[in-house]
Amino acid sequence: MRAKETAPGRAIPHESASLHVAGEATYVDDIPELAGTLYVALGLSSEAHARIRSIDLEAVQNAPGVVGVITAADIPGVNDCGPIIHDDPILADSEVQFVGQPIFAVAANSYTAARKAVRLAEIDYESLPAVLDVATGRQQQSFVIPPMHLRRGDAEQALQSSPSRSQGAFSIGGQEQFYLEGQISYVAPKEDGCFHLWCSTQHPTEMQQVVAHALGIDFNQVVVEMRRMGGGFGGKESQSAIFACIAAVVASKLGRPVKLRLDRDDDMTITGKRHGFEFAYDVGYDDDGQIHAARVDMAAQAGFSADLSGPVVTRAVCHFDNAYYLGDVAIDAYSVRTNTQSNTAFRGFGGPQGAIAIEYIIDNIARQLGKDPLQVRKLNFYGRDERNVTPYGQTVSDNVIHELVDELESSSDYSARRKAVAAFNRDNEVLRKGLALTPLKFGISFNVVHFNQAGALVHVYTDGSVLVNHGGTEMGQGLHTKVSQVVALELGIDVRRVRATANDTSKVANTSATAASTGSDLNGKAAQDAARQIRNRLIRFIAEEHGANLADIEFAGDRVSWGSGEIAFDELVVQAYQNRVQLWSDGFYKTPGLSWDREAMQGSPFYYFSYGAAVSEVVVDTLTGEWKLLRADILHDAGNSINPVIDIGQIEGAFIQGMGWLTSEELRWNEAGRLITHAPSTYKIPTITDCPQKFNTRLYQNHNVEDTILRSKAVGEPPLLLPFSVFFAIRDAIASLADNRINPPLRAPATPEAILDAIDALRGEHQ
Ligand code: MTE
Ligand code: LUZ
Ligand code: MOS
Repeated sequence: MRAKETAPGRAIPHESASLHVAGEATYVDDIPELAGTLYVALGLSSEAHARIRSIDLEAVQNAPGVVGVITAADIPGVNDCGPIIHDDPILADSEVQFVGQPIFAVAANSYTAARKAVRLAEIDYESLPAVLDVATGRQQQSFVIPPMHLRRGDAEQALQSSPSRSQGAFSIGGQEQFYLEGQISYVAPKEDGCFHLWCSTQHPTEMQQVVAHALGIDFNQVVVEMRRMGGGFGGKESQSAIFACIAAVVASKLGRPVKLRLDRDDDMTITGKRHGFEFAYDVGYDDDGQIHAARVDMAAQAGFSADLSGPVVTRAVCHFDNAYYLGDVAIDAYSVRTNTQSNTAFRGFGGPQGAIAIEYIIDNIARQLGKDPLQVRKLNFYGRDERNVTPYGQTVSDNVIHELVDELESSSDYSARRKAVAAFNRDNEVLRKGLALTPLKFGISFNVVHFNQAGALVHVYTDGSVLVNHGGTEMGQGLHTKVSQVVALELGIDVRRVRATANDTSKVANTSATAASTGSDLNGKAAQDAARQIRNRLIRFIAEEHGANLADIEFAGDRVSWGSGEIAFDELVVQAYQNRVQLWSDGFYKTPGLSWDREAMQGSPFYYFSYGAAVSEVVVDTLTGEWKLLRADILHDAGNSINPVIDIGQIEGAFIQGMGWLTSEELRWNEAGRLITHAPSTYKIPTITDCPQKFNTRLYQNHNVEDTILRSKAVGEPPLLLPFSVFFAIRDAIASLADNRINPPLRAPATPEAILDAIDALRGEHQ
């Protein structure tokens, strides 16, 4: 392969693809263990809310193989690992706040010994009242952060004067991240009070900081290294912290290397998930279905602490508009404290929850007017030059939703299939088909402005091979592949000469989480900046050494050429080295033009928007509530894609993952507040057999109007909104039982039970 075949825009495989399939890719648990390594198991709260009267750990201490036990009292620094607000104890002290909260940790010579010993603890609790659901917490005004309010115009007045109103409630469940590799931290004590931490985390810098705080040491005493995760999906943005801290405290106390690897049930019992939301809405519209006003009350289940609920709920508020101009708007948003796991980031970060609510409302309006929902959706799309300002004050200046949806509508044969579905439903009583097209618009940037920065280091060695290190982490999304492609393009060399190395806090400092889909936008630019500085030094060298004209010098195909001559890249770097030209560089990037007023909930929090749409067709068995996705057609905007196969993988993966959230993945807690769906036996994620037989995914031909890396667009999270089409296709199938005139009260996830409930309610009303 020549360099031009491996340059950006090229569909090259993931940089670790062959290692993944051969089982040779190193994850934290695969790192050869150091002599004396201890294994940790955690003692968890059995109560949802209680005071701890006493803890008796004598039997634990004396159990076979046990080397040491720690409680909150053993934490030398601060007993907190909260990412923003400091309300996240590492180990519960006098009070427990949910079933599963870690209270103590046992270190033993083997995992089994540690897990057996944990069960011997005697803890005496004094029960306290627990809040286990959003409605109760909302009523009690129990919030982890103050409520948020967004206002545009006079929603009340506009509602009054609207010809029609749609009022009601909608609820959407949470979701377990279900990364294949569970949470894990491995800590080795080093000389002079220092520590090396291998941690499966999206945020090595934060792990460095929380570990240093827990141990009461300086940041420069902790190095965090992260080569790759077996999935993160937001679940390792902040919530790897508690495990990193516990492992570090044990390592510090016992002076031994310590590994803390969670069992799946413990992982699901301890860690937070996607926030479930409850919406109450009142929307005014006219006879065509155009929306004039919206008043919304959204309440998120935050769990026992704040974690990332602030930015998550902010993103939910800023995605309630999805692709639509809503007129006058009033949104009130609550982060409700409950005595459950502290909910956190999950792909889409509140965006999917906010956006599905407006889709539900539009679906209702269409049926109330007897129109195809697609017609009403299109009518409400943001305009090009008018009706183009979001409720939070950002002008939508890169809108392609009209063209994109038109293209998908025709490529998916929407209108013919709409007729075919209607015909099928006329002939079938039990099996019913449904069809839906849903759009998405997703804002790109961290909604905390200062997180939008990144750094990189590029080393060119004298054999012409290149090493790139940057602030992002690899979790399967292909970030290292894309960053390597960017560096290769900048230096005009084959991407196989570029190696991306483990994220390491001692190489690039003060990094942001790899999150908000910004990994390649931020780190790609930072790496390009570093590579460009080296390239510029080489250009100056060629001009001096070979008398070349600066403007004529080109880097391509592993060679550097100028009008009168050329040289192989690896020969050039040897010459440059011998002439004492610096062949490595740092690079930095910050996203321009962002603003956000947290109080007023106004500003331009996003650098740009990504767009997409999907059409799904389902068949539902109306006697059992079972259903199948027959066909999905996706058209998604990744700008000028850096790597089309990786992007299509992201789109299809997000689609199926989001489909699981909306249909089969259901979190349930019992009356005592214990999560009873804490393993794959009771929590149903989608599998390969749930993929539709016809799965047509295409990239929308586009380039970013903003100066992003190679004019690409972020692709990690936005496609999680595409499977709204599956949910609304199911709802469409159900509605056919009442001639599409009544809105089925379908809750999400649309499990078979939820589908049957909706059918029952519909039939009751349809008498
Ligand atoms: N893809 C894989 N394979 N594994 C993951 O854990 N996480 C998603 C998305 N795609 C994830 C993934 C989430 S939540 C985010 S924010 C982005 O990847 C982060 O990576 P990026 O910014 O480099 O796209
Ligand atoms: N904001 C955001 C954030 O939009 N996405 C994120 O993942 C995030 N993480 C932390 C803080 N703010
Ligand atoms: Mo992704 S939820 O921003 O880690």
